[in-house]
Amino acid sequence: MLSTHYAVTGNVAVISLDHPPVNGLALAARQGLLRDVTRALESSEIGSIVLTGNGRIFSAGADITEFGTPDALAEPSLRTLIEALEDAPKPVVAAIDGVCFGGGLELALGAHYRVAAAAARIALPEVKLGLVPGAGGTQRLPRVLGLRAAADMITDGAARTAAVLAELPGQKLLDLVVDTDVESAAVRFAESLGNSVPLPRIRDLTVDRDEDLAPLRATLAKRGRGLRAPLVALDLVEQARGPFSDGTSAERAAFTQLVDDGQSAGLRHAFFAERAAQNVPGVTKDTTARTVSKVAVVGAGTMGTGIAMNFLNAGIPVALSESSREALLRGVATIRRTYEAQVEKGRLAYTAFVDRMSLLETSLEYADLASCDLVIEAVFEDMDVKRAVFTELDAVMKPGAILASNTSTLDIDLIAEFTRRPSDVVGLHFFSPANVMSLLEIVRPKKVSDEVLATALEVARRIGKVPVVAGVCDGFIGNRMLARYRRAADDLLEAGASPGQIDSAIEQFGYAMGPYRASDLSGGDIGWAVRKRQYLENPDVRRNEIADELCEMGRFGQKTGAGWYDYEDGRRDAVPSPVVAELLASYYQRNGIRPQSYSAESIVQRLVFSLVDEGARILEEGIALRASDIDVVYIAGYGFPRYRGGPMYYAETVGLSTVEAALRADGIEPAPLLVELARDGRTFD
Ligand code: T1G
Repeated sequence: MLSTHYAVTGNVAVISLDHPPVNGLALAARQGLLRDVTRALESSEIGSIVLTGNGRIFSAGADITEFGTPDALAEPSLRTLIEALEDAPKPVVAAIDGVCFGGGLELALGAHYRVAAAAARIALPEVKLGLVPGAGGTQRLPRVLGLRAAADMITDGAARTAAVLAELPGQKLLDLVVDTDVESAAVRFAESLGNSVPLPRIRDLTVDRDEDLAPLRATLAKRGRGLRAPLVALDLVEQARGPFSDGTSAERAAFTQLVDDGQSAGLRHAFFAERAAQNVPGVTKDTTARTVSKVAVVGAGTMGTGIAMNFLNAGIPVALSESSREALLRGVATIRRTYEAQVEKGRLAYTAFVDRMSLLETSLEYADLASCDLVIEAVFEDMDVKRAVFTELDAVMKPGAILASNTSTLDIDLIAEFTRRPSDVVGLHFFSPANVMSLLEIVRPKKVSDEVLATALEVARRIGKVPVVAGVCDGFIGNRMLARYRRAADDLLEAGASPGQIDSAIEQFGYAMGPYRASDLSGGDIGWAVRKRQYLENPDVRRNEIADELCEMGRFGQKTGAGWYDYEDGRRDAVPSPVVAELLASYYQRNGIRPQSYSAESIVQRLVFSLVDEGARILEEGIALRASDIDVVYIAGYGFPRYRGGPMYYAETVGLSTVEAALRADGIEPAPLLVELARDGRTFD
């Protein structure tokens, strides 16, 4: 069954893509399209063609699941299809609605005209998969949008609405943008064309004004952190200045090279891993999520206000609650200031700012929260405080309301027992800044109902978070592995490596920031407070002498102008510190340590393999449902380079036996699961 529908309105053939779930341009879809276009061209009753999707989606582009299979290369290829449209002797109008991404947009660029719904989202997101557009996009888009606008769109891969693109000066991408039904608008547009010839073909256009792309190249080189596709894409856009056929040949060669590149494989793994993470045992298509139309947030500190903004941004009313008026006013001011800054930078429309603030209520009384469908507690990380809050909430919240804790370390099973409704209690662990970081760990207490879990997953999708379900243990998935990662770094520090060597090694690997620069950013005093509490609770726990000494000197990081690094004149550049070098030297001398030197590779191995080993333990304990969930946590919440696929995927590309051997060489007994899989030559999932 080929995935297109053919209908006729007057003398217009309307060809609709219908290839669930997202009108991916798999072979069946391409065959159906070519069959129907040929049929329309051969019919004497047909004067023009409208190409459309099925309403929600025009097309998400190439079918990624086809990559690496014979179908991906089978004719008709996408290029063949696009040329068939462009060379058609009858007008072809693309009617763009919903999502028009990647090969879907390239298909639409083969049409002679494009009519779009104002809200349609249009993108060439290939770089997010480590690719470049492979069916003419790098050559056609600059010809209708101009070099710079096309380069921005192709190198960031982000979606723009048709309304925004239609405003670009001199754009020839969209011939008509409507707020009405786009298919009928396109049919009327096609009928109005009559026999207008010659039909406009984008490949006959030239780039009408030269623009300097050097600043964009500099930005990409600085931010890329090793990802190759954006710079390759930029080179191809530069070639759009020249002959079309040269550009498309270069594009084909670049695409073929990148699709076999490990970076694309890692990015495709990450793409599917994020979707797989939403498959949770007990939660099926028949599990009814509860309606969440109003949310309460208890605690208006950094986390509480960040959490609240997620919901305001999604148009969901929020009741923000605090124990004192001063704290509440501070929280509201934080939210207001955050939005005002976004308006000033042109990243938020003023009307959106007003709308969002109008959805925010404040309260000093728990009773005011009773009508909310979900309440998220974001108060001080202390079990006595949680007990007090959840006892109060349990007393006031309406039946069926979901009680969530944002705790990052405390036992959510215990917190659920503070209420008479443990099946309605769940952990929603946001990551700071909560309105920015995409990861949401949904922590699954023993007694939580499948319905509440389904609701948590639905809420995550609505607020644009990447959800991962975690079992209950100290640190859940992310922070538990982070503790191992930090311990591995501190072990290297105590044996002779400097903060700068460790940070630059892992940043070369692709992390945005190494552990010591990150600690200086967030503040070393936070970890110090946790360690001091741990030393009190467990005098035998291993101390972190160097970090403690640094904090005793008041060197908390950027907030104090000095930490692991010096920060001159309040600037954020981390400068290696002679004070820290001296502190390390006296530590080595005091402990009779002959400082060892470490290669960047050995530093990366030590840090990353510590993550993998802890991830294997988390997997065998059932805290994570699958290894790819752990990858999602580390990419979305901890800055692991996405093009390496996440720690568990990366370990498989290196080879689990290599990981095992390296751990043993560092004196670490690897997780039993890791040993077993390495022995059997198997992978995690
Ligand atoms: N191919 C195959 N499956 C896809 C897919 C794709 N392009 N896009 C989504 N899916 C699956 C996804 O795995 C999930 O499956 C289901 O569809 C719903 O997805 C030649 C070479 C379109 C905005 O990168 O951005 O074109 O989990 O949960 O939130 O130059 O999917 O249900 O089994 O994300 O409504 C370029 C990627 C391809 C688009 C919809 N295109 N997709 O979001 O649903 S390369 C992309 C998305 C290319 C050309 C090149 C989003 C979406 P399952 P979902 P959604």
